[in-house]
Amino acid sequence: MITLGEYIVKKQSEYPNATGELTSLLSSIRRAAKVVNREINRAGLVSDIIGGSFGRENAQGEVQQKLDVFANDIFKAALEARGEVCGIASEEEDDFVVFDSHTSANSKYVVLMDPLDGSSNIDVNVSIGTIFSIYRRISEPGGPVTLEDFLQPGINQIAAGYVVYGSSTMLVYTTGNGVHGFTYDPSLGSFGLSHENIRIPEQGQIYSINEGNYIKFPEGVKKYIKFCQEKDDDSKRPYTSRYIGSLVSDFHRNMLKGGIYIYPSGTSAPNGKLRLLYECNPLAFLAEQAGGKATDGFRRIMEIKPTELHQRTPYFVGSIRMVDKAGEFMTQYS
Ligand code: AHM
Ligand code: MG
Repeated sequence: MITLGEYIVKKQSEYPNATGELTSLLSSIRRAAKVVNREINRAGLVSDIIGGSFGRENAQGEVQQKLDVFANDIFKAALEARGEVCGIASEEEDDFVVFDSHTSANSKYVVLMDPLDGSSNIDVNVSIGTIFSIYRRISEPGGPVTLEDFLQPGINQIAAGYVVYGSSTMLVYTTGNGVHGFTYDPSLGSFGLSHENIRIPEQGQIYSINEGNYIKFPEGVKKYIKFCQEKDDDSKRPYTSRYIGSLVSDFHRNMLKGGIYIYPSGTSAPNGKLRLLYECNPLAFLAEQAGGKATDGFRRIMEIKPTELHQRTPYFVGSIRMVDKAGEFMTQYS
């Protein structure tokens, strides 16, 4: 079986001008993912040490779990160690973080990440994930790293991916040439290529949304949910409802089986819950690379120009025909 490390090197050799920096950067992410995976697997055993709440809040006022903080520190350290990244922005940090070693300062990449997504699921042994997104910096390498380096639209992404810590741990990524998935073999300590060139079915039978918030949803979303529940033999409705409450896991399942994930605006959360830079853009890049689609109900997610690091956006992602259909309801009723 081809390992992730071998696959990345093989892909790099197809680009004669590649310098190897991106290859090395992806290796840092792979290594950090293994460490986080090990700690997640132990979370139940030593829950008082690494499970549970950390007793402080992150930039959005949410209680940080200990593993959130641990994962953030591990990914940050792994990315700083090799010097291919000049700075990172993370859901768990108030502001972007600049790496100031000589090699880091001269590097041309920034990484944006949600180090541990779905962390409310840690203590109950449900799948969680890491999401990452890589951009070439806008400012000159060697000069100061600026906020503008991080506030880039998703179409500028060089690479993106996620790790899902599930019944198996998988790392799935794209560098703009399809989406490739690797499954971790704990006995070997390596990720093996298991899902090359993943394609999202154009039409699926699964819809994923937190229906507990139904009364707060925009009219277009309410109507779309009813559409999913109505009987229609031609389109195989009613669809199945599946919601884990871990974005990475819900996205991963829908990508393999076909489906739509929606986190819409609500009356108390006008832009929904999910963050454009750490969650929506990377998964939008993966969705599009796999033949799917991601919007805010109206606009293509990856064309939104961010104005702040922790910006939120309504999110519709998954099978292209389902996202288009939901968009029709949004345009008609909202
Ligand atoms: P987090 O980054 O604080 O973990 O929040 C993001 C998570 C997603 O993984 C998940 O899809 C969503 O929040 C669930 O939210 P809700 O409980 O409101 O349905
Ligand atoms: Mg998150």
